[in-house]
Amino acid sequence: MWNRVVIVLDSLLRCVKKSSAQVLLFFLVVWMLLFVVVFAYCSDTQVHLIQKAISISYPYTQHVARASREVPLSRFAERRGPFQSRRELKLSDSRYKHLALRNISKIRLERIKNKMKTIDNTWLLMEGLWKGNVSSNMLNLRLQRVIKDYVRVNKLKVLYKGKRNAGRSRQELLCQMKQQSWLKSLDSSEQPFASLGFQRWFPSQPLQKVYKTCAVVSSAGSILNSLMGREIDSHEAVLRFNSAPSSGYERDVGSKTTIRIMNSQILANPKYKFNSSSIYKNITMLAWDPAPYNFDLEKWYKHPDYDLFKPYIAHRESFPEQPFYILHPSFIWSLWDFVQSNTEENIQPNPTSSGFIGIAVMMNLCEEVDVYEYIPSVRQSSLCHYHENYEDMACTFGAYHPLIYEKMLVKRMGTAFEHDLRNKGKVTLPGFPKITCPT
Ligand code: NCC
Repeated sequence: MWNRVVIVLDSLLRCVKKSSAQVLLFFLVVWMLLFVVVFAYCSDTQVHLIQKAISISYPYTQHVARASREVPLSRFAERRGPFQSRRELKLSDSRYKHLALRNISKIRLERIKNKMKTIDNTWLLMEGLWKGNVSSNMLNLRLQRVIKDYVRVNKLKVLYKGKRNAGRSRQELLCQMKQQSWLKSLDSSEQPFASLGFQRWFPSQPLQKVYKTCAVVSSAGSILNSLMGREIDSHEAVLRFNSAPSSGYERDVGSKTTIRIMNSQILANPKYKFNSSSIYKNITMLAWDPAPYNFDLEKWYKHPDYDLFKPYIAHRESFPEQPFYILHPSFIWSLWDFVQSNTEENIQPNPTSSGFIGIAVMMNLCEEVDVYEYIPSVRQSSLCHYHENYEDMACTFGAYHPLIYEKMLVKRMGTAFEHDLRNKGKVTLPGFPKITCPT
């Protein structure tokens, strides 16, 4: 009997041992499986995070990211089954992570380089302008793209058939400008203005007074802290642009205004208070609007860029004594032709800026013209205007207007002491009355 009990107990004990060993084995297997699954999941998440980090980068750096992402990631994806060989998974994964991490630091580096590039670009452009030699390659990628788009769209149907010669001397440039850019404003001898009775509104006398010394004051933000006010006011005539005020900024831009050039937005958009603001009173005013390149006046009159004709008539009726002219599109486009004919690259097919138009007007009317902060000084920043808190490099280097090319030519036609150019942003041009050219 005792023997029997011992045998039963022994078999019972074996059975318990076996089942606990089985339970133990079962838990061990489950634990290993869990470990493999968790490990695979974590590795994958990390790869995805790294991938994400790479894809949030500048287009320039995307090549680096894409190249490294495509090869190892697709290989990794192929191998992603429920239970891959752990060795294989670990190897490819860690190699991928290593590559990806290396790319992240590459991306950081590229970002820093890109930032530096924008800063360097500005200096490169300024150096180029100070030397009278610039190209659109010096602009940042955004502005380069904008220029290409304007050239592609060519809204004003510019068809330039003239020659291009980027190598004209200073004297040749001055003579070319004098010959082809005589100041011209609309008069009632042309249609549709003749039949619309514009002789009532156009001034009877053309603009022809000659001033001895003139100042052109750009609206650039970088004129702030220039302390040029007194020097600017010492000129016989001072020209300003659009809605740029002098009140409150006298120390830097002066207080005298003789002529104001305004694009059609100023007349058409009520926000500029063209009818009521004192900045448009007791001065000579010139307005312009981008007409088609063939300056079909009838078409332009019906569809100006901004309707300047109605406010012009209203203003002439209210203030008939105030000299107020509309610049002829042929004058505006003669300036564009001048810039394109002296530039090898395709410049924006849009009129030159009010700045260049104003300089040309003053060269017609003055013996000598000092231009302030049109060519940027060392104070250059992204601040667009001295009177507005708005930043955009395009204001200085151009998006719609071919500003870098105009500025380059002004530098090449002008004279400037190195110090005045860099520190005052000042260039001096001879007026047409003082330019003698071979006949
Ligand atoms: O900015 P804007 O010009 O009024 O400036 C007058 C002239 O100063 C020179 N400038 C300005 C800013 C800067 N940072 N650097 C510069 O050299 C330029 O020569 C510029 O022509 C224009 O030419 O008429 C322009 O007008 C403005 C805008 O219509 C007016 O300021 C009214 O708001 C244009 N801006 C927009 O249309 C948004 C600008 O492109 C050109």
